[in-house]
Amino acid sequence: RGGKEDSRGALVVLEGLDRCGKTTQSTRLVKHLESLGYSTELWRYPDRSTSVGQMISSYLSNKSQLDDHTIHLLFSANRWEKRSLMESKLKSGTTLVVDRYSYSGVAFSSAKGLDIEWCKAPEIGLLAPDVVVYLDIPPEKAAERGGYGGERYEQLEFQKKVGQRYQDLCSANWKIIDACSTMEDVEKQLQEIALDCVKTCQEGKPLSCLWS
Ligand code: 2DT
Repeated sequence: RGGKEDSRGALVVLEGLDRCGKTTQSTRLVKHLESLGYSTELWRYPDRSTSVGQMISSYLSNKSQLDDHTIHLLFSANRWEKRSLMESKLKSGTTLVVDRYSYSGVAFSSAKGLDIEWCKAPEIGLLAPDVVVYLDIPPEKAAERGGYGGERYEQLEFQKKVGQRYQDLCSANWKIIDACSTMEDVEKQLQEIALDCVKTCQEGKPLSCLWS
């Protein structure tokens, strides 16, 4: 079911606050799409495996301090360093399910007080997602789920601000799922959205770039 020789994969992005279930759901979605015969990979940002990613990881775990602008640009660089691979995977027909992307970059940095347009600027020219699925959870509910791992941004007051920024960013290609529904319910809705998107891309929807 790879589709026509020349059909491309879809760029499916999951966004949401910490503990909204993104990681669990993106893993399940990849398994589902693979079981239907679609070539699919799970990606996540930050990608901590690169040298830029290691600087980010060290910052997030409070092992290093960086100016807010500096860390913002590192997160962006971490996407740019994977951009050409992303494009070639998509063009060769592989669907990418991506756990966090530019919207995390803009939402988290602008929640610290950085100008939103400044935050978007380094993201211009990265590949635009075919769909953004926002797993919507009130920050208080997310905090109750426990297991905030103690990384830098995992604090209720800050997550509330991030939630507001996500709302400001929400646009036409976003689909919102109530992340307080059962895991199975979220999974089903996500499958439908993703499958629909994969088919649209197979049928020839062109790739585009941020911010469009
Ligand atoms: P995880 O816990 O999902 O690994 O996220 N973040 C993420 C940013 O501030 N900017 C970005 O561009 C990205 C991708 C969100 C680690 C934290 O990093 C934040 C949570």
